[in-house]
Amino acid sequence: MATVRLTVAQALVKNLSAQFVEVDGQELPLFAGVWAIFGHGNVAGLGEALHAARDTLPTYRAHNEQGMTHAAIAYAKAQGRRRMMACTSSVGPGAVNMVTAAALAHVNRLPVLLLPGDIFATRAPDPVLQQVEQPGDFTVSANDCFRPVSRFWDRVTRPEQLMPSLRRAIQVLTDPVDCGPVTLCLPQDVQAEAYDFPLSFFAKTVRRARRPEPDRDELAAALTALRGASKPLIVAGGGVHYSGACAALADFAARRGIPVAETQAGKGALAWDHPCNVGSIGVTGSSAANALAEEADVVLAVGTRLADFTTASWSVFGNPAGRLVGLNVAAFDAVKGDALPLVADAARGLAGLDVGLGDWAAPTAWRALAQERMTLWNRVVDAATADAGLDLPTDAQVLGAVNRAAGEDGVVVCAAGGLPGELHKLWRTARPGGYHLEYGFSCMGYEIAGGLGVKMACPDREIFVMVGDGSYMMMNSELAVSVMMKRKLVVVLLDNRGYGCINRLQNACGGAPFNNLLRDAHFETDVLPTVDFAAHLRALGAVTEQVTGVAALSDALERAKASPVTYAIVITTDPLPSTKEGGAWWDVPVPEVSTRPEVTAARARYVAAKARQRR
Ligand SMILES: Cc1ncc(C[n+]2csc(CCOP(=O)(O)OP(=O)(O)O)c2C)c(N)n1
Ligand SMILES: [Mg+2]
Repeated sequence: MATVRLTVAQALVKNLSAQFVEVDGQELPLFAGVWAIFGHGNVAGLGEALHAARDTLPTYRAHNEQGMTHAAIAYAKAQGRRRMMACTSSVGPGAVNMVTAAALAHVNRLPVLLLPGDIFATRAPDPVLQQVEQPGDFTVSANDCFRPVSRFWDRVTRPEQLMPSLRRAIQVLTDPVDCGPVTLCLPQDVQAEAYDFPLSFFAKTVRRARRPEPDRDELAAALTALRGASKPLIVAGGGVHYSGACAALADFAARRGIPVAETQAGKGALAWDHPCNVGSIGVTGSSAANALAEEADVVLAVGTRLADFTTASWSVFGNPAGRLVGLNVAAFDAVKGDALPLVADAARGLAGLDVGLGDWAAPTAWRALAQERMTLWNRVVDAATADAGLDLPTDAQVLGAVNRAAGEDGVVVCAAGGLPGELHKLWRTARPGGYHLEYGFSCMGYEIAGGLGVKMACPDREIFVMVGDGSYMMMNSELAVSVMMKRKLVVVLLDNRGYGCINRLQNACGGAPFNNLLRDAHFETDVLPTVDFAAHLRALGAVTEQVTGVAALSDALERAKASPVTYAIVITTDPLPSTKEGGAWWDVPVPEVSTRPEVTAARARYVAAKARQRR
């Protein structure tokens, strides 16, 4: 057997460099690069190997391990999970800084290869700097924190373990069902250890996405349900995008006359003005989609996790005789809500349904009702997003200006705060990929680092990162990387002086204004200090302006678009208003007893709403 003597780190890098994927008939490297922050746990081993391979597998330097992992995850999402990145950290703090991002990737079913350094396999110098010592179990290290947030986890304690471990890692990362974060922990001594690896371990491998066909009996049952429907509704989730099924779904819905509602991950599957698009569904949905979901007798859920924001905590599908059909590549998701499962790739499942449905189409009255409701909803969107000439505009008015500036090709990136709800309701997406919301984990601090990853995946599209002051404060450092790497972002920072959406939620639950807006938090200065966001953004390297009002914002956005480099606009907004129209209940338990009458009243509203929840 032909072998080559390499260190474990060198073999790992060589194997990653040999992985390719076929995307639209083109062979491309599966791994677009490696994000790295070095320390003693990875600089000598993996660092040396990455340096040698830097021409084929580029290494990028970041400022925060969580941030760089957000960028890697956003890259994979924007690539429709077909291409991805790896992230390496030192042992200890660098490693556990990636745990939150691993959870984010896990919830969103997005691939990322995490390569944290680990404590010595030999245990010779124990405890090494930053080692968490567990007196009762010497096999435990800080990296065990990754176990519950990884789809596959392993620790390579001997060189030959790398081979089966990496094979499984790549399989999980490229599997449509298992897809998610993979953690391979690399003890720092093992990284540097040499072994005679078989040459076959480094043979070029080209992967293609697996597309499972529907099962015959499941397809027959789903067809029976659909043919019997007089009020069908499709809910499109992220799986529609990952399966590359957006055009097929748009065509299927148009020919069958089925209204389509979109989840956060699914938004943009259909153009906003497609005749079947009835807007978003659920807690942050359009009045059109939610009213249709109330009446629908068959809901075909395609590629969705059916999270509580989609199902309005299982209160939105109101028809007692209604039936869910779950078209999903994962059986785990396909049966949620007691759905009739149709386990298949979204595109293949839709194709199967299309053939089986013959000339069946939804009754014209149902289609007409959907379009009527959507006409009304479009008026709501127009009104909410129009410039009202306020010095302290709403989030909706700001997003209207950004949406107009973004045009058909721009991509909006967001994750947490009040913006995701407003964007879900109001943003108009012209084509797939134009709406990038991380709303599985809704992780504050994803926005800027995520925007960087999206820009790396879509260099020809203008990226509009919309971020609240709270999210910005939590993590902003990768902005400097976007400047350094010339990956241009347009950042719109909405400063409403605090956690506006949680303040509104607190209020809705009867709570006193407390610890959310800065003015309601503990401070000991005579006057509440303000943060000079424009100065901060400028210090990180962005061209920056501060504007007042939406008209000035629109002008600034034109300058931002013309800029070749990262450009940030800060605008002060009103923390109190949000779009009242549309939306649905969200299950947030209110205290059963309280001395506050507002809480008692909110509790009564909660109990009444809870009674409508499906069990
Ligand atoms: C890491 C993290 N911590 C806490 C939360 C809970 N949370 C959701 S939104 C939010 C406030 C966000 O504030 P900001 O970015 O200013 O947006 P705003 O609510 O003002 O629109 C908080 C604390 C979260 N989603 N993520
Ligand atoms: Mg805020």
